Amino acid sequence: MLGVGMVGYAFMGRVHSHAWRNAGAFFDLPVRPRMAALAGRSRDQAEAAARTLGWDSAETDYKRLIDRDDIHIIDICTPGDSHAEIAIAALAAGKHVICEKPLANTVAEADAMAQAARAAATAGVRAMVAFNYRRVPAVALARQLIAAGRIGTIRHVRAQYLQDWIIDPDFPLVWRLQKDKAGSGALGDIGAHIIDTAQYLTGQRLTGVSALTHTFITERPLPQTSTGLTAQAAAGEQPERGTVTVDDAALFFGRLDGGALATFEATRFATGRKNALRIEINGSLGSLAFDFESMNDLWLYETSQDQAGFRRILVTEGDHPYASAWWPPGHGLGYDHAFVHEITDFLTAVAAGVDPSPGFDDGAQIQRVLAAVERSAAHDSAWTTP
Ligand code: SOE
Repeated sequence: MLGVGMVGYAFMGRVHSHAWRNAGAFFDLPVRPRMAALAGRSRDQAEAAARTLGWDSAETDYKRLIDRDDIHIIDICTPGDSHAEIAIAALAAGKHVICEKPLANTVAEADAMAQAARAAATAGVRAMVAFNYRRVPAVALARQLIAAGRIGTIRHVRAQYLQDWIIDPDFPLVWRLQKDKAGSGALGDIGAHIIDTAQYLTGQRLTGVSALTHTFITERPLPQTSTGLTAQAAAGEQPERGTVTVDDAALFFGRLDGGALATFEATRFATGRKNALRIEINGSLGSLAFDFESMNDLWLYETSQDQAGFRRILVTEGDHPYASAWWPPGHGLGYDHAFVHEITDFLTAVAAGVDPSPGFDDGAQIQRVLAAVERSAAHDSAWTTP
């Protein structure tokens, strides 16, 4: 039994709690987690969240989680500005760490975390970044098909992550819109996911990028309450407003080290698109396409079968990744399932004494890509007027 201490209990904390609770009910885990304690700043709120989400106790300081002998794993579900401090302290104390993405707010922090993880690994302590979309069965199946050579040599990656939860100019200035808390905007929050997905699927890494970012709404009312992707502004006709300090949208393209060209679009202004993580990969022998809004489907085109066009694979068969643990074929999965898979894979690696994937080095590499996107956008480096 490994005791888990989770820091934060909002959107990510809720979905991680669900995963800690359910992983052992559906997967044959080599070691069982115990949901020992959750930490949050307000005692009342942390205790209420612990009760609701199924944790045995609550603490008001993450350091208390690290000090406790019955806690062996620290799960970091806080905004990016506290990831480095918590992860480095936890690893130094010999606790395994799973940390939400992006790994940090800056490359310096991410490098320090990766360095701490390497040092801890020599003592058998493990660290993982929570890029959950890798664990969607259709994405994992796409990875298997590409690795088996089914679509041949990869030429193009076309990745988008489209949301619209802040199109209303009066949507409040939540932490995800503040650089000091979140590091960046759509870029780090959802762009990081498509960078990871593109690199994971192709097995190739970005060697350089050229980018354009934009903030459409530069001032917003201050929030009175907020959690996850919802918020209420302070009451009154003219609530106080503050400055948005992150990008609303980030577009970039780059080269992958295996020779593929890749384009990326991360935006919270794609009106009507709620959580459309889409990726299409074109190879010499075929293509694969995925859209999270239909997350149980994977679309495959093979030149050898060209009369058939793109073929829909309903990724719910027993021999598809993760699927046999769940429901009969056709009884699809949802957003939360990928987190159950993530916790299962993390615990499996910890029990086997191997580094989970993606590790902090992978997270730091993605942080470098995010920083390169920001540098390129700041200098309009590829901008040429007609
Ligand atoms: C967490 O993985 C996350 O990136 C959130 O931070 C986003 O806001 C969400 O929409 C997708 O998932």
